[in-house]
Amino acid sequence: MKINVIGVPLNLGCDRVGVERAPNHLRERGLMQIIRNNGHRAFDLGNLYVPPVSEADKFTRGKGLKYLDAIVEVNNNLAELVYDTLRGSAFPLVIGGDHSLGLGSASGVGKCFDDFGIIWLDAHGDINTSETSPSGNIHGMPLSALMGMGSEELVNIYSPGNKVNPQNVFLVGTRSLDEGESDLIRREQLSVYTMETIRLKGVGFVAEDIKRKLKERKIRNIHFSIDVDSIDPRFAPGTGTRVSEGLMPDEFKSFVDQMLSTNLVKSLDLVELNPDLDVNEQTSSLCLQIIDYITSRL
Ligand code: DIR
Ligand code: MN
Ligand code: MN
Ligand code: MN
Repeated sequence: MKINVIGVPLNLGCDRVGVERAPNHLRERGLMQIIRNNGHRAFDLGNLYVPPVSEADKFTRGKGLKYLDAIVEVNNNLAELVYDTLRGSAFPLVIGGDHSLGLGSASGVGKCFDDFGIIWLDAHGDINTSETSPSGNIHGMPLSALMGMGSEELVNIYSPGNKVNPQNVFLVGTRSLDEGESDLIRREQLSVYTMETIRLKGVGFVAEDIKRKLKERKIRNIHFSIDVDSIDPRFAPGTGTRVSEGLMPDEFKSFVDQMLSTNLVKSLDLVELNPDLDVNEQTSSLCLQIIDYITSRL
């Protein structure tokens, strides 16, 4: 199939340098060839423009939302590019950058498919709002904004209002939640598959349960957003917010395989690889393996 690779060299959402280098780093290590070797027509659409900011811009707008204006700008452009890609019957493969880019990619998907689901594979919930966030980092907030919660600047990116029904959202690999995030999960009765659940019941059970709910809810399209910190930091140390007790690489692959086998996955993000924090290229090598694995199944 046709795959459009979109680089998003964004670090403003995690407020830490290094993660913006990931798209070019993976390109330099053969990203496009890996995709083409799996039989796809792959196009590199380059990196999105990220406006320059200064430390002084950090809190100029929106209390508790660092670098709000620049992040909104990048995500608005990303949404349009993802939308155009889907309209052209191509698969958007979005390479981050920090996870605030999930705002743009899922918004683009939402414009194309009005009834879609999101699978959010991550150590974190990413469902803080400016009110509950302990850090003010927007990469901890995209999923709540996509569900219509939090500050209106984030909720109204690309198009007014919420982009996804909370019923159609699935969090997997979760093991670090802030208090406000746990409250929101209870209030909205979100489908959350924590690492505790995965250890207890296995990744196969979780995948089957999600597939059952996808059928029940008649979800025909999935946006798959993958944060590399879902993987155990012993195997993926090159990321900004490591949390121990994560997925083993083979559990990760097995879960990804099960989701792709539904044939409902229409777009994918791979985010939060930070080459500056990597150890012997371990995490970037794993990311390339993951991309090889994913594109061999598309
Ligand atoms: C923390 C860390 N929950 C926050 N979040 C994330 O700042 O909101 N790290 N997403 O990847
Ligand atoms: Mn095609
Ligand atoms: Mn994340
Ligand atoms: Mn995370």
